[in-house]
Amino acid sequence: MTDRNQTLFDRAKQLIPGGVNSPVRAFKAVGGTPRFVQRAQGAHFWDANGQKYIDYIGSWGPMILGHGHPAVLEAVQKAAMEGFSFGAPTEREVELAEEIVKLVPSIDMVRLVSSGTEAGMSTIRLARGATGRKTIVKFEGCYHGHADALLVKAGSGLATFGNPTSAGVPPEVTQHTLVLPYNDIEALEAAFQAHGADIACLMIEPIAGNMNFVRASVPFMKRCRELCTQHGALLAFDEVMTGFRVALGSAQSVYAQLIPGFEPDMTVMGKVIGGGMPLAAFGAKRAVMEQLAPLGGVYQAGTLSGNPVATACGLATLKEIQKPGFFEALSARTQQLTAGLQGAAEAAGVPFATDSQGGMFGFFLMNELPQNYATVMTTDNARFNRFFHGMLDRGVYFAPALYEAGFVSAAHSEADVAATVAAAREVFATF
Ligand code: KE4
Repeated sequence: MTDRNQTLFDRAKQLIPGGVNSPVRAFKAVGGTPRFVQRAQGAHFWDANGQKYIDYIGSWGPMILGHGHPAVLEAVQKAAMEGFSFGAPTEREVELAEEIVKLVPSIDMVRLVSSGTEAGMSTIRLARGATGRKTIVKFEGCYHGHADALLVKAGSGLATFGNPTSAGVPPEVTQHTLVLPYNDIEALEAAFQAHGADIACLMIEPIAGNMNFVRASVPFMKRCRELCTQHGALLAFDEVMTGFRVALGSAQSVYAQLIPGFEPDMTVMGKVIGGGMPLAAFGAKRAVMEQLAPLGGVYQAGTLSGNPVATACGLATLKEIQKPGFFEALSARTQQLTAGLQGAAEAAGVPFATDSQGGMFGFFLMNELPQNYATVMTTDNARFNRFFHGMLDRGVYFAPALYEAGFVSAAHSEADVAATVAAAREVFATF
C-alpha cells in the first residue's frame, strides 16, 4: 500500500525546507517519516493513510480541550462570518485582555501578538526599554522562540555571555545574553554579582518544557526573584507552554503557593490562549507596559495582532477551562497516564522517571528526574527513539524528540490512557 505520508513528505521536501514549516515536525531527532495529519477530533488525529493516533502533542500545547470542541468551533465559525481581520480594534480583544488580567494577577496590562516568538522578543525589548539596560539572562535548555537575541547556547564555563546557536545571528546580537545552567543557584548569584547593575531581565520557563519537563526548584526560583528585586532587573516568566496549561493561574500560581507573595514582573503567553489559532501575548505591571508604543518609546506592532477569529477561539477556550473541576479532572487524567507508563516500565525493568503538572507531562528513560539540560541530554537517544517508534507503530503519538514535553487534553479518555499503557507494556517488553 502506498504510504501517503511518505509521498506527501517527498513532495513537501521539494518546496519547503526539510518538508516542514517548523523543524521539530521533520522527525530528524527520531528518524522515520512524519505523519501528515488529515483531520483531528477530540484526543485523536488521522494521518494521510487514514491511520488513527492518540495525540499527546495537541499542537504542542494549545489543544487543551482536544480537537474540535463544539463550543470553540461554534465561536470560530461565528467570528469568521463577521470578518477575518480588520486592522482595527475590536471588543473581543478587550474581552480577552480582561480574561487574561483576571486569571493572572501579576499582570495589569497585556498586548496581544501572533506567536510566542513575537511575545518573547517584544518582552525582551520592553524590559530593555523600561530599565535602560542591555543584559538579559536566560537558561540553558529553555527556549523562548527564535528571536535573534534568544537563540543562544551557553558559552564555555558557567556564567558566560552566549554564542549564537543559529547561523545568521551575528555575535554582536547575542553579546548581551547571559546563559546560565538551570537550577544552579551558585551560577545565578555569580552572574548577578558580576553583571547585576546591567541586567534588564531574567527570562525563564518556570517548568521547562523545552528540555522535556524540568521544574525550577523552589530555592532556585526564590533566588531568581530575590536577585531580580535586589538588582532592579525584571523577572520574566515565559509561560507560552505552561500558561493556562499547568494550572488555571499558570505556573506562577503554582510557585505562589510554594513561595509566599511570589509573582513575576512580566509574563509571556501563547498556545492555550489562542486555542490553536495564531495568538500569543505578553503582560506586565502598568508602569512597564505603558512604555510601549503608542504611549511610550518601545516600539512593537503587528498586522494580525488580536485577530478577531483567533481571539474568538482563545476566549472560547479560556471559558471552558474555567469551568468547575476542569483542572482537577485534567490533572487526574495526566497522572493516570504517567503512573501507568511508570508501572509499564517498572514491570519490564526499564529505568523511567516522569513528572507532570496539570495537563503537561514529561518522561525520561532514566532512574531520576534530571534537574538541568546537561543531564537531560545524557538520555540514550537510541532507546528513546525505539520507544517513540514502538508507540507510534501502535497508534500513540508522543513528541518526536526527547527534549520535548507531552500534553493531555480534556478529551483524553480512560480508554485512551489504558490503550497507551498497554502499548507501552508491549514496547518495554522488547527492551
Ligand atoms: P512560537 O513562536 O512557536 O509560537 O512560540 C515559541 C515558544 C516560546 N516559549 C516557549 C516556552 C515555547 O515552548 C515556544 C514554542 N514551543 C515549541 C515546542 N517546544 C513549539 C513547537 C515548534 O517549535 O514547532
